[in-house]
Amino acid sequence: MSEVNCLPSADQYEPFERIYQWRGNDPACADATRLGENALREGRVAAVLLAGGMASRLGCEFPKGMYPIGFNGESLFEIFADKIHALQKKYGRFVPLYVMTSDVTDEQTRTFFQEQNYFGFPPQDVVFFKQGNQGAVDIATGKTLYSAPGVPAASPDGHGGVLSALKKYRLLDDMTRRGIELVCTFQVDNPLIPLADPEFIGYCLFDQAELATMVIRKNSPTERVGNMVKKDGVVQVIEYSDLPLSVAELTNPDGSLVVGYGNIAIHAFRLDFLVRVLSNERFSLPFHTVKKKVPYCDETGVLIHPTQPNAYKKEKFIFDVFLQAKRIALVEGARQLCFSALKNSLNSDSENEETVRADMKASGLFE
Ligand code: UD2
Repeated sequence: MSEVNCLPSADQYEPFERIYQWRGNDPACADATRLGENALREGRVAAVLLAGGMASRLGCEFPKGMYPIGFNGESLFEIFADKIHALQKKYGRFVPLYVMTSDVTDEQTRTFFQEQNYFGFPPQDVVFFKQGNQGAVDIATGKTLYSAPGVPAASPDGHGGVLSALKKYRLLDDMTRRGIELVCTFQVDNPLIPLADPEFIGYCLFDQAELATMVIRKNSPTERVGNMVKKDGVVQVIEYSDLPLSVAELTNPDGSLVVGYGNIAIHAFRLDFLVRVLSNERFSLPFHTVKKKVPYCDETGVLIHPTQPNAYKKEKFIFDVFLQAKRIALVEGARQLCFSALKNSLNSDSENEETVRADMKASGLFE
């Protein structure tokens, strides 16, 4: 192959067939909203909160969902609970909430919900389940890290671990028993999340897609969001860490980014799609190697909490399941109404408590 052929080219990325405009007067808006509202009214919608992460960049001593980000000290968990209460008030049915935790977050998360009286949810409508673990190796030496003498350091297996955990705890059966049709997954770090929003979930039904996913226009070539692309005829996400800068910076003749749409981890899956994928015994998501801060025990037996990423570990990413979908509805959200993530401590100048509060204020969604 000549060198020229190896260069990244805009032609490798195909245009999407259609992108619905959420809150943008899309011609399909009324139909989608009606379908979504019916699904909510008939109790056909569930939500899955991905809350097993270690919050290592934020560096708090408790699960990120407990972070008091609200203007009156409300935690992220409470903000999500309020959104579900608002849906219940409007549509008369509770959206059951499945909370995925991990060994790192499970105990404190459950205790917190208990102390908050499950935010007023009917007990049967909040279900906790724990994701799996993966080991880690030292970046410098390649050796296995231990959390105590003889005990390998285990940390959560990535939010893609949600699929095997749903299967392990037979939660798709539980959803089927409840008559669920759509499963909305969302991350614990985004208080602006349009949780089980009728227009958004309605596009999945309107489009007869197996899943809908919300995207936003990236604010820079290297914004740390997954990149939504269509390549070789397949709609997929390329994680920011896997996209070469030379590709990220490609532009169209009008100056817009070729790889210009970001994944913000707001998805609605058809339950029958998840059942189909997970009933295949041979199916599993691929692992990605990531660099993380993993606490480890040194030669003297003392537990060290690293301040910089010290370990390679393997994680599964939920969006890799998109490759199994026959049809995906892409929905473009307005960033100021749907996305602001709490990732970092105040030592960083982006995606921290202050930027998130400013975005919450600007959204007009919070008092
Ligand atoms: C994630 C996405 C990125 C973009 C961005 C938007 C991946 C790999 N990257 O980047 O494409 O959408 O978010 O905010 O998806 N979590 C678990 N268990 C785990 C690991 C994470 O539940 O083992 C949860 C975690 O609690 C959080 C979410 O997944 O709610 C995001 O995890 P992250 O902070 O590792 O992902 P990030 O910010 O690199």
